[in-house]
Amino acid sequence: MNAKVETKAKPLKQAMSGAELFIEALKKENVEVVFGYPGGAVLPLYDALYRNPIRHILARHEQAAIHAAEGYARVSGKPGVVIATSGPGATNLVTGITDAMMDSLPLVVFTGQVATGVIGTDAFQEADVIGITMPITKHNYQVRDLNELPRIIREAFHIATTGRPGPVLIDIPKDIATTVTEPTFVTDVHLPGYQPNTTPNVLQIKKLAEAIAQAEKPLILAGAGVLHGKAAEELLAFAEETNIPVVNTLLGLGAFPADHPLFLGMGGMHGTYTANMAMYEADLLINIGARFDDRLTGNLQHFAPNATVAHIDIDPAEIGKNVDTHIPIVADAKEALQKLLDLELTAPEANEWRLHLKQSQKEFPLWQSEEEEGISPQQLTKMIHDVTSGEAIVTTDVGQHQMWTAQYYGFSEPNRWVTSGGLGTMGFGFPAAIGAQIAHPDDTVVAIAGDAGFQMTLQELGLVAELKLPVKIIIYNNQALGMVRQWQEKFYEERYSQSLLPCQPDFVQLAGAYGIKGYSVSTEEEAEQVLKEALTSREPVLIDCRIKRKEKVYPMIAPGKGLHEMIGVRP
Ligand SMILES: Cc1ncc(C[n+]2csc(CCOP(=O)(O)OP(=O)(O)O)c2C)c(N)n1
Ligand SMILES: [Mg+2]
Repeated sequence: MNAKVETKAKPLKQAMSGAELFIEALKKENVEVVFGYPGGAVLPLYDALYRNPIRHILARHEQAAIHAAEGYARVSGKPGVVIATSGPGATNLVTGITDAMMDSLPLVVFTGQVATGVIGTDAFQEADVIGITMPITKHNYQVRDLNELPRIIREAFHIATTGRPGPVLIDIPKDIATTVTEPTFVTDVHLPGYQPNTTPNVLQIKKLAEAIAQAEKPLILAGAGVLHGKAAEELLAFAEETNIPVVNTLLGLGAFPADHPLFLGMGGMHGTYTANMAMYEADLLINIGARFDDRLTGNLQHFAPNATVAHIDIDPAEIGKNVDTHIPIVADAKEALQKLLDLELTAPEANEWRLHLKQSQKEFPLWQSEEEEGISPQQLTKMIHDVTSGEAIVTTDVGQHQMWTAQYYGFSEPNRWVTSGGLGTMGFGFPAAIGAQIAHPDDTVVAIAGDAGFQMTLQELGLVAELKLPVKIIIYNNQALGMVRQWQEKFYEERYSQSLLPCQPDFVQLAGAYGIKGYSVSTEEEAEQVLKEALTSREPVLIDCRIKRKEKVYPMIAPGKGLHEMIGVRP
């Protein structure tokens, strides 16, 4: 009898250039879309893209390409992929990389580099991208040997999307992209020094359960970690089971339904009075995936002074960084909440506390001034909410309009809210809306922009027009760097140094120049009518809304003050 000889066929290796390998590796990572801008050092990569197309979105500026990738990542949960050329292409990405780092957004950023032989010689369009981005990336690589590229790309996607998400950069010298090799693609990642812990310590979970049972004034603070951990459902179940009120951070909005009876609103500098007083008075503060940013805490001396602090965070570096923590739990938000829900939790006796907070919400609601002609930005935000049934994806720039949107839109679903929180990047909102619309082509995406911030990235009207993306741009036009003006009015005796913008383009004509329909509205009646028409259309639209020029964002914790010292609180 002849023994059957099993021959294991070796996978056929195929010779390919670095650029082709790059495309193959992206395909293996299931990348559907990349945002970028070509140039000399990435010509080989773009040539490979031409021959082997993955969808490429050509922004009009690299900063917009990366903000679009951030918007895409924020609403889709998938990593945003960016390509830029060496030198100025790469340095134009710096703001976006920093923004993604601050707000924990998963990005994989490819930059071209001058050829290996001339690195360090001040070659044409050479910039030390590794040096520049070292502190603003979760990790960065410069490829020196083409055979390393498959491993590096696999690791980059792994690092960007696991643990606390963040941006990872890969710098590819031009000659590496043109060298030919027979690559071995890898699927496993071997990174002994990078092992993010997702599973909570059981004893700590029990400790938290005990603290919950004993608390009289318990409070949940839910941050963006709940969204990144896809834990909104578990958060709702946890809050309802324990009947504990919830405060959201700016970036955590949407992690808990805004219309829920346990919701106290956003905390922090422009949070609600009740949310901030709840943090001030709480005896147990359960932070889930928030980083105790200074805009949230106010003066740390007065932050949750009476509370036992529990902090669930996937990033151990966040625990105890700003606020002393009694129950540290290093874990993924979803896993930690599931473990808590697995226990038979004893809900705290906190009736009095809840009643007190309800009373406070009634007594100190958000309010707006009745002075001045023009559209009330707060009413405008509510109108946008109503016309979109509260279901739009909403992006903002940075400033007053951002805070009004956070206060008044009322997000009830996760991942519909896209804003630049940590870095506070003007120019973010419009390109981020483009990325969000690309991720969700059928959804209504509204970019709420300041008249100043919009002018930082408005060149992307060209991209919107080209792709016929139905993004709705709503400019809250107060002819000012409104938030700067507000601080100058309050804290610099009305010396409006460089914060007024009397000379503006005609935004409607500007949109028209790109073939985009524009409207200008100056009364609430006009605004309502136009919103109804424009927000339901399947076309890009720009609406220039003339809002009250002097309206301010209230209430507010002034710089250096504590949670309990809010100004602009009105019964
Ligand atoms: C890139 C950048 N530069 C400067 C600032 C400082 N800054 C914060 S808000 C603001 C004013 C923004 O004006 P606008 O976009 O019209 O929004 P508004 O506050 O009027 O709603 C400025 C200049 C910033 N956040 N980002
Ligand atoms: Mg403005």
